[in-house]
Amino acid sequence: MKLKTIVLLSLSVLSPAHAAMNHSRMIMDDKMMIMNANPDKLPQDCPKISENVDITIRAGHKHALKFAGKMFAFDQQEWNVKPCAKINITFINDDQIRHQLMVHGLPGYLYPDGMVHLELYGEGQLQASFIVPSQKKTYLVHCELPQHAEKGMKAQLKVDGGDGDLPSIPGISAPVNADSYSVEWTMNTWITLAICIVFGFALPLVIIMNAASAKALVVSLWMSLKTRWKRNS
Ligand SMILES: [Cu+2]
Repeated sequence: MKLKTIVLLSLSVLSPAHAAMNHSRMIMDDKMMIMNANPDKLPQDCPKISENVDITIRAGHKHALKFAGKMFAFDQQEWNVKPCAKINITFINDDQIRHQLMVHGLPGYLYPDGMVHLELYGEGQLQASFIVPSQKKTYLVHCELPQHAEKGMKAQLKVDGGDGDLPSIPGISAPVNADSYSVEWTMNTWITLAICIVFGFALPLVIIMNAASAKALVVSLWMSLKTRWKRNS
């Protein structure tokens, strides 16, 4: 066996795929990833940490049920913290699919690409902390997987009350592009509508208006059945 193969095999035994990798700004294993967590470095404008805030954020399909037309959501859509707060997030994924919790707009000198990124590849839980600057600002929080934010997994983090609401936050602000549920008026649509009107409105109305005769008909049928049953038994 060649030396290179032996070395590679040895490394695969010593470093199994599920072992967590810890790069300078990223921790990941086969279940999760955390990028740019910052539990101790103060933003330039913060002399000290103002408060420690523990926030549990759940993600999943069931949290979107309260929003018409949405598929995914966090269990809350807004959080408020003081300037220079240290936020300790417990992120729980209630689904069997990947979800992310990304906070955008943070200062680049502390958070590369201005973001903190927590991700779970399926059901599970992880924790990470970061410290916000003193600026009065609203930060975007979302899942960046295709169509997850568009389908409802979007929220906002306000520092010092924030500087306004972001668009398209379910239950908080109006969507930029509202969902459209237009109806195509084909022959089948008209037939379906007619059936719904007959069985949902017209027929019950006729029965109610003729309640006395309907009752007599039912009683007569019942008596007839009863008589036949007695004869046969
Ligand atoms: Cu997601």
